[in-house]
Amino acid sequence: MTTWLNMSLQDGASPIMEQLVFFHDHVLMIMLMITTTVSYMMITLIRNKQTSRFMLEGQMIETTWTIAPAIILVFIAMPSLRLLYLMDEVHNPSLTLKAVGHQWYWSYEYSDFTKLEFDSYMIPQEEQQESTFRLLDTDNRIVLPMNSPIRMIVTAADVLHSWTIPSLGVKTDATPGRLNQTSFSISRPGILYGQCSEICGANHSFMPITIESVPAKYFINWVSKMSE
Ligand SMILES: [Cu+2]
Repeated sequence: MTTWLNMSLQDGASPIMEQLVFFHDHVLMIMLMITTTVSYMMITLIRNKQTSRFMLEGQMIETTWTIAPAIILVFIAMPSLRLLYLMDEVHNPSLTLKAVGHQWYWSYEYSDFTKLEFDSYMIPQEEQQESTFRLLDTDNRIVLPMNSPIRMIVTAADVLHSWTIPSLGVKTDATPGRLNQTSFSISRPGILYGQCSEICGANHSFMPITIESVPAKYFINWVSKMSE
């Protein structure tokens, strides 16, 4: 989760998010390069008199500053497309979780098991404990096994919502009457937080998402306890 003074992206908790962070840094480096060059040119323009008796045209520099940005754009587009298709891939999921957005809570269905479904409401401020995060913790956390490919099915029951976990690099629109699919695998145990990312009404800010990432055997224990 984001903590104080964390200005950039959250640490990646899935391979895809790690790649997204690398891509972000890559683009930032290119932007730094461009900003430096452009600032240098602007300062030079201010400091020069810009008069020459002989210079009428500069074919060479014009060709260069037309082609160079095109090449730079290719260096951004290629890794960007690679990531786009990587994120779209669903590799043989070992578990399917269905999230349904409601005004204003999420409900979850583990379709691989019988009768494993629950609602997940934000813990209200009055019921907070020392260990809960304000506006971020829920009464029922999603429990998922780490290091296993998980398929997410996202939909909504009333209006548009968006199921989001920043540290997994996942953001999927929840649309009534439509199933959206995404997938991820969580690299380490821990608790991951997210919030609805579609302005969905008065309590839009109060329908957080909490994932408890645990080793597979703990997950199986949890499933057997829940379906008792
Ligand atoms: Cu919402």
